[in-house]
Formats: sequence, structure tokens, C-alpha cells
Amino acid sequence: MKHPTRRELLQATPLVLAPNWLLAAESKPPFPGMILRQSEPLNLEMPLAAFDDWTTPTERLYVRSHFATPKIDPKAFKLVVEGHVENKLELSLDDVKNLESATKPLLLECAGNGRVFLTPAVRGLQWANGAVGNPEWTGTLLNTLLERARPKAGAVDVVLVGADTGAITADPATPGSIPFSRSLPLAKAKKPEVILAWSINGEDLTPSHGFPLRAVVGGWYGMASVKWLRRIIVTDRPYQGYFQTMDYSFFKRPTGANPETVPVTEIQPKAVIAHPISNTVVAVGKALRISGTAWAGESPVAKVEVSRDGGTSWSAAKFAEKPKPFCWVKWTSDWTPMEPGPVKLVARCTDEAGAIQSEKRDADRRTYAINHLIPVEVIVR
Ligand SMILES: Nc1nc2c(c(=O)[nH]1)N[C@H]1C(S)=C(S)[C@@H](COP(=O)(O)O)O[C@H]1N2
Ligand SMILES: [Mo]
Repeated sequence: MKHPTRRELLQATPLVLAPNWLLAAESKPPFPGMILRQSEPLNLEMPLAAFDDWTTPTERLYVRSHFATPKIDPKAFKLVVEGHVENKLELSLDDVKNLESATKPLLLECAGNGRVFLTPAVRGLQWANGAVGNPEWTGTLLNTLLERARPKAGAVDVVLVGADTGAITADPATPGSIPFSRSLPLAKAKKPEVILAWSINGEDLTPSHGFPLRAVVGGWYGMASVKWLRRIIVTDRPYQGYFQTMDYSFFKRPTGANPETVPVTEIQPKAVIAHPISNTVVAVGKALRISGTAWAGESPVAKVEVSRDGGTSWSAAKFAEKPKPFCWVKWTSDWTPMEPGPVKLVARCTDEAGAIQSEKRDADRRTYAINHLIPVEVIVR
């Protein structure tokens, strides 16, 4: 018999036995109930129960890291803003923290969230629904720094570069060791939903969430929210970094033109049923509250609907609060099942621009932006 490798063992071992966070920069073991998707680098998924909190507690926020967590000395920390700018900046952490600050909730969702639902199975971390969270961030607008650095005429992209580096050896392999980096078009970089955060839920960022400084890009999938931010480079042409060409890209079909490869950017609308969970037995004739959260990208959530017949008929869910832009909204839908048998519950979200979740998976999205309808089956008895 072939002996399992250390990696295989760790992947198959319950979280409580995995000692790897002791080797990483993380000071605490992951919160009980977090789902270990990979131990090196650390990748953790939030359990369904965590959809109950509107504000995601820091220890419940999913972790998605491509490389090992870098150890950064906050006293030696420098943020550089350079490239196609009139005024190159070099700032200490205190310089950044002394800029005008804002505190706002912003949802973060990994572009691969829901990948486990793809058939046939694909490569990549097998996230179920929980590579998402809605914490509160404190930081300064990226625009505040750009105003000081003054992009030159012809500036196109703002490249955010992390302090973490590594080589990806699986195809498509990186050209040796590279830092994690992503760009935003200048127009998006100037928006008020794009912040450089030093605090999450009122406390310092934790090592795995980007200590001491990270970007949070409201409305876009998580890969744009660069952690351990170190350099900001303004460019005069579109950036073609690995994590927006070889990785985190999909196909667009402009009308009348050939398919093009484009970076994954905006979050697509999604509703998740947190209660009841799949395969629950529910009582005939007894009121049941179906509940969950829903979110969208640059347009706020307009509507959540629930179906109790696998998607044939739909009824509007109730919001627990008015949907806030760039955040999730909690919703409920009350139902008294009257007939015994299996029932497929489905929830779907529509945003204010009219984008709605579809029943079928769009293959052009490759392994990203997964928001087709996923039924939750319950048994009425
Ligand atoms: N420097 C750096 N930033 C990064 C990543 C990374 O690996 N390195 N992962 C990105 C991805 S794909 C996601 S989904 C989010 C996850 O942020 P979190 O781990 O704080 O939840 O961080 C993004 N920022
Ligand atoms: Mo991600």
C-alpha cells in the first residue's frame, strides 16, 4: 500500500489535529467550526452557521491565501506609491493611519466560492458556500493616496502588490517566484468602496487577513483585495499580471466579435440558504422559516425570491434590513409544508441592474463567478 504523503494526511485529518498554523505566522489556531480547505498555505472556509451574523466576526472570515503568510514588522513597514505619478510616495504605517479614515462594512467573496458544486469536478480549492464574509473595515480610501501621488495623464491601471511571494508549479506555472498582485482600472481605484484597511471589526488585521495593511475592493471578487499591501504602481497600459491573465480570468463574447480572455472582476448576484440545511427532515403542517443572506456586486441587491418546487414557482423573501451597497442582506421566507415528500428549496437574487442568477452554469466563466442555482433538498414528513 502506498503511504499517504504528509500533505494528503493533513488534507484528510480533522482540523483539530492539524498543527500547521503553529508553523505559519498565525498566532492562534483557526476558530472551531472553520473548514480546513488547505493547510499550507492556509485556506479556511466559513461554516453555514456563520451566515447568521450580519457582521462576520474576524475569526469566522474565510481565508484565501496563495502563498505563505508573510511576517511583517509594522515598525519597518513602508508603503510605496510609484510608477506613472507626479509625486512618488513612501509612507510608514503611521503615515497611512494618519490619513483621513473611514469605517465601512464591505463584503468579500472569493471568485471560486461554490466551486464544489461544479460538475464535472474541476481543479482548485473545493469551496462550498462559505468563501464569503461581511466584516467591517477601517482604512483610508485608495483615492486619498492617489490624490497625493497625482497620476500622470494617460494613467490606466493601479497595480496593488502584496508582500507575499511564491512559485506556482502546477500548470499554468509562474515564471519562478512572484508576488501576489492585481490591478484596478484607475476609475475603479478612485471609487469610495475601495479602501486600504488596517483594521477589521475594530481591531488590527490578523496575519492571515493581511496585517498590517490590505486593500478591500467593494463589489469585486476577493482576488482584487490584495493583502499585505506593499507597493502601488500606477501604469500607463493595462497590467497583465499572472493573477488576472493566467489565473482569475474567463471568457467574454463581445457581440459580433471573437471570445476574449478578461480578468474576473465584479461579484455576481447570489443568494445562499443557510437554514434549513440540505437533507433536513421537516415536519408536515408546521411553520418553517427559510433564511439566509444575499449579495451582489456594484449594484445593490434588489430582490430575493424563494422556490419550494425546484425553481418552477417563486415568492419574494423578506429582507431583515434595507440592502446596503457592497454588503450582504439577511432574508427570510416563511413556509408551512403541507404534503410529505422531498422538496427542493431554491433561492435566487436579482440586483438593481437586473442581473439575476441563472439555473444553468455558464461555462465561459471557467471555474470562477459561480452563481447558478443550487437547490437545498429537504424531506417533509
Ligand atoms: N497578497 C495577497 N492578497 C490576496 C490573496 C493572496 O493570496 N495574497 N488572495 C486573494 C483572494 S483570491 C481572496 S478571495 C482574498 C481573501 O481574503 P481573506 O483571506 O482575508 O478572506 O484575498 C485576496 N488577496
Ligand atoms: Mo479568491
